Amino acid sequence: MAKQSSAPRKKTPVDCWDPAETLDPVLLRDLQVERLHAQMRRAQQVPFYRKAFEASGLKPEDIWSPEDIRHLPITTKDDLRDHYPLGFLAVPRSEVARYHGSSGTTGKPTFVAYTRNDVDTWADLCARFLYAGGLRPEHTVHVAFGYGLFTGGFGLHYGIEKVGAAVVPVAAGNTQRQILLLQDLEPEVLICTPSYALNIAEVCREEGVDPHDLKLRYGHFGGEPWTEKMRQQIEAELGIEAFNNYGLSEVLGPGVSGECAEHNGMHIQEDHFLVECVDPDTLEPVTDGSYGELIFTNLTKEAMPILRYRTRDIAALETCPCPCGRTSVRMHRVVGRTDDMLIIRGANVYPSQIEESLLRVEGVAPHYLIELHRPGALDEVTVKVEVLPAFFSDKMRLMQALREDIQRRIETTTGVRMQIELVPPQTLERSIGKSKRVLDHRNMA
Ligand code: DLL
Repeated sequence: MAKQSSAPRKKTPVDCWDPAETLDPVLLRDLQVERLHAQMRRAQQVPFYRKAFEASGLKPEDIWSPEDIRHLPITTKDDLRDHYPLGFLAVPRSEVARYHGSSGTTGKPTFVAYTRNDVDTWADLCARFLYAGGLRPEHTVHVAFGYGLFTGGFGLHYGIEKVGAAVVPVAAGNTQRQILLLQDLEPEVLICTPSYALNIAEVCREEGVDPHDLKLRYGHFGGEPWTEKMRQQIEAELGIEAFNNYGLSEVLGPGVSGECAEHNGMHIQEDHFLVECVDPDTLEPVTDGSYGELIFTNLTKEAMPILRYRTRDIAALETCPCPCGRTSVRMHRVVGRTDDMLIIRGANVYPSQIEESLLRVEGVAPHYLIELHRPGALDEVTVKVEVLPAFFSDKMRLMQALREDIQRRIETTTGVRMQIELVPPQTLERSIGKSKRVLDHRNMA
């Protein structure tokens, strides 16, 4: 039987998956308000929101514009934990088609639920950014995201099927085998975390495979922060065009936003999400183009209608038109999270600033680990940096110059002087999913 996507693609003047991506901004606002009313009605089924609406006397009719969202209650990860496991469910269990969850760094996971419609919408939203990033029905896609409670594997999988392409659901891990499949099934598209893409490129070379000999043309990467410099490295190492996509399980999973071929920010699927960018301390909106914490409201999710979810992700919004013709607001790449911002001797530092600085230095591999200690009253930071094999040397003078170069660049960007420890090639742990870049030993005191 011929491959078929579950819905035929509608023709649009702009080459995109869904005409909704080019909606006139006035019509978009009307649609958002209409959908927000419906979402508030669904949220009434959740005791947490019902109580908040009763306390404030707020009704759907009081919402006139997307900006009125600010009258609605905020939801945090702690609220989800406090109502573990399924206190935010707005439909009977019999209507749930899928559960996912995030592992969480402490204790229990948080669960999210989807109705059949939710799963279908999710697939469609993933199809949008995949199509924007070059995916076509004739392609084969290698998915190296974990399949399981993590939303990465399944979300992307159904998006690819929606477009009508073929999926190789390899899942994460066993990198040698991944390379065999990349060689033998000749996929044009690779999907995983950006750190795992680099890991794959590295293992390819170790196995004597030149990644440029693979048939890969595009990569869709997300699930963790990465820098522009890292994109350049992935593109150079794998000989592909790399696209960024963003999402989080609490509001959907992947499919919240993704890049088009202009690579000038990720288009937020605004007909399904209302986005706010706020000062994390005051929760007041920041000006356009300024960095702040993103808050998302999913406008169409039936099973768990989460309102105003505080993501902790720091990014900026861009409203100027994109040459691609899509009309939605775009988000810059995430520069960090309010909870991974390191306060080092009073200065605010994001791991991404350190990554950006050290990847500018020739001879440095994109593998590093930031370790924080507080032996006395003062914080001490050591950045372990892996040196590329061709640059690793037993000549003290060369290594000292490299170390000083890295130290100077990081200090210029962050204002903090950090100890740099150069480590031999292949010594830092590689990630197969989301990478861990920071070890904060200060909390253990
Ligand atoms: O990571 C969903 C996802 C899977 C997105 C695959 C894209 C691709 P969670 O496990 O709930 O969901 O983690 C969400 O990951 O709040 C961000 O901090 C981070 N994150 C996700 N995508 C990006 C990205 C998935 N492109 C958390 N850039 C989010 C930076 C990202 N951070």
